[in-house]
Amino acid sequence: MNMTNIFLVGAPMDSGKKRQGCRMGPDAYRVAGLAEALTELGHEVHDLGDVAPDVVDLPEHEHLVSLPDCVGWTHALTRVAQEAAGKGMPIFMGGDHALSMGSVAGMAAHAKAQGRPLFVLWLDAHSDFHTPQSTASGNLHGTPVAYFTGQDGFDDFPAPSALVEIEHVGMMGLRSVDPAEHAALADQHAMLVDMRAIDEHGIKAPLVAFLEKVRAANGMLHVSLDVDFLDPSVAPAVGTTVPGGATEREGHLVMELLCDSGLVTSLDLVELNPFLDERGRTAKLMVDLTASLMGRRIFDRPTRSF
Ligand code: 6HN
Ligand code: MN
Ligand code: MN
Ligand code: MN
Repeated sequence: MNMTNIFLVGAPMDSGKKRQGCRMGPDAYRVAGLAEALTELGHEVHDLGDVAPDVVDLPEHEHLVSLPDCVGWTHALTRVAQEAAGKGMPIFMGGDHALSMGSVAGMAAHAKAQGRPLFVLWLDAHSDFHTPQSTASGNLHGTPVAYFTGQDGFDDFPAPSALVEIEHVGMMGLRSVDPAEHAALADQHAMLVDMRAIDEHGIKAPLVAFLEKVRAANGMLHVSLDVDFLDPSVAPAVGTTVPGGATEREGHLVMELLCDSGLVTSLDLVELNPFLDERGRTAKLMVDLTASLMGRRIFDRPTRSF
């Protein structure tokens, strides 16, 4: 693929849920060689270091976990995402999934300034479509898709200057959707690809259909990769494991097809909790998946010896 100017943004956000450890994610990606892997593929890589949350004047909430911190992170990451997108392709090294409130809001603002729509591919066991009112856990990492598509109830958060249309969201890998999310998604038109659909049709067909929509609309594409998209047997370093996830090869195939499409303009790597990892294997797999997205191949053309 062509050389890309990649900007690594460390987002050691650990405020989106009670269990701690995701703050170690950015350094785990550095130790696992993310920048080196991308450089080796011919890209120009700039590590912008770690972002810190803005300080906001807001009291703690009785139900929502670390609400002031989450709001502060959303302010900071929206700004940094928009800046980085103006220079090249941002890769957000999380951090938990609440960081996507900021990364996607910033990318949506950037896309709007380009006069292009932003599409979001959400690779996750979960739909993360709670609102601050519907979440039973109080963990705001379960809410980013509702936030950036403009659902009600995010009054304490910055109002995004551009929203993502729900029709421009594709979710793949779903296998843990709470009743309130299920109800809220029922009358919306996101592309919902659960694990059964992947079992029945393979992972390529729904992805290609989504990418055709992005291309037809001249869209920009943000990919949000939650570690728990993958099966816990290959990616144990996450607090919200759900059995029955994507295999290692399904993960790579998604990334290889995304690379071939040439449509991806930004990426989140989220929910890695290095405290739960086994000798760095999950961090290493996330680096390898990112390398597949950015052009690493087993052979540089499809093999046809069958
Ligand atoms: N994630 N639906 C559950 C909750 O607590 O709201 C789990 C959320 C998981 C969040 O995937 O980033
Ligand atoms: Mn998630
Ligand atoms: Mn998840
Ligand atoms: Mn929930």
